[in-house]
Amino acid sequence: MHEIKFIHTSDLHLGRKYKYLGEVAHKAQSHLIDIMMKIASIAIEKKVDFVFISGDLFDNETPSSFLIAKFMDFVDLLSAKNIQIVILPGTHDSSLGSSLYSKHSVFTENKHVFVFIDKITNKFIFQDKSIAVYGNCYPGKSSPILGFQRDSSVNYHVILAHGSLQIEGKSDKNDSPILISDIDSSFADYIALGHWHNYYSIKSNVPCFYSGSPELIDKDQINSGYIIYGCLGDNSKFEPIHVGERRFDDIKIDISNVTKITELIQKIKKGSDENLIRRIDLWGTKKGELIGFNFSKLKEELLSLFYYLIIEDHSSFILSTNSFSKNFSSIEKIYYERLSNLIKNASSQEDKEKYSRALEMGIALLSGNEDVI
Ligand SMILES: [Mn+2]
Repeated sequence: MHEIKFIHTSDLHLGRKYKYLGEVAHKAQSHLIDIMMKIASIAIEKKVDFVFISGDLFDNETPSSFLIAKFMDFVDLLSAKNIQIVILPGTHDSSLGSSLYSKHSVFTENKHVFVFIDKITNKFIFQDKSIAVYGNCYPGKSSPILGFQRDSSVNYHVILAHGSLQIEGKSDKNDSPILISDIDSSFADYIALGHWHNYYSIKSNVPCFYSGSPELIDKDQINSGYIIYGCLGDNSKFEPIHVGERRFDDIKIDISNVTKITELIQKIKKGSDENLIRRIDLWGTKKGELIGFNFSKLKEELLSLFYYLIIEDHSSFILSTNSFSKNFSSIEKIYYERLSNLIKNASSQEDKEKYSRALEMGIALLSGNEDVI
């Protein structure tokens, strides 16, 4: 039997705002375009017949003209090699209402681009390749892999679906639910899933995968950065290819055991690299040099070692009555009493945090620590 080769991707989220990446958000946004182009190069190198996109190609329904133009470049590269692109809208780039997919000619008039744009169109038949590609663009509460009429005029059947595999206690029943039993009994030769941002291979006799996002989208992703290369035929095979570059890690530091800034810096730096987004969560009670220390200044100093660094200070600052009576000068004592009163009587959590920070910084300054500001 003739072979069909394809790339399966989903959840590129082009145009993602990346708010948590502060000043590098823009860089991360344009990096997604590089990843899309990298996918095109791999598709061309592997000489595939199709690129399947299982939802959330765009992060929102109003992508900029710049992004649309970049997507047109992607299409041009692939169509020059006669590669067909089949797109299923997802939850972020839904095809309901005034869909972006009905607005731009790259989706409506390009003969290499096929979009499941409405509830009526749920299959595309490619007679020359003997394959049917199925997709339900807005399944809502019903399964996105059911309700298709198998086309018996072709050899191969691929379903694109954007939804949640149902795992007890983990998935939302109303979020386009996909049951393992429905996958097992599907007529498809391959089911290309989207919606989850991590790569996931489903255990079934029917090949079924979440490709996950080809690049890191959210902070908590541990297994993203893949696309899937598939080959249907006598020797069908499906393999993930790693294309993403960014990683994320989360480090909790109990500050109670750290008294020196240099010691803290060593802990934050450990294993850093330019593709790593690291979130530092400081907790415990501050002591020594760390009282009143300016962490945003520290972040700026260490930023160049990472793709991005987030330092969240959840640690507390406690003055024992003991140290208070023994070591405090009269000015420190007055300052401490006034701020303590403000904290006690604060009308909102925001004010309380503000006064606590002021108390900490003030005490540090009055004790001669000039690193505070
Ligand atoms: Mn998504």
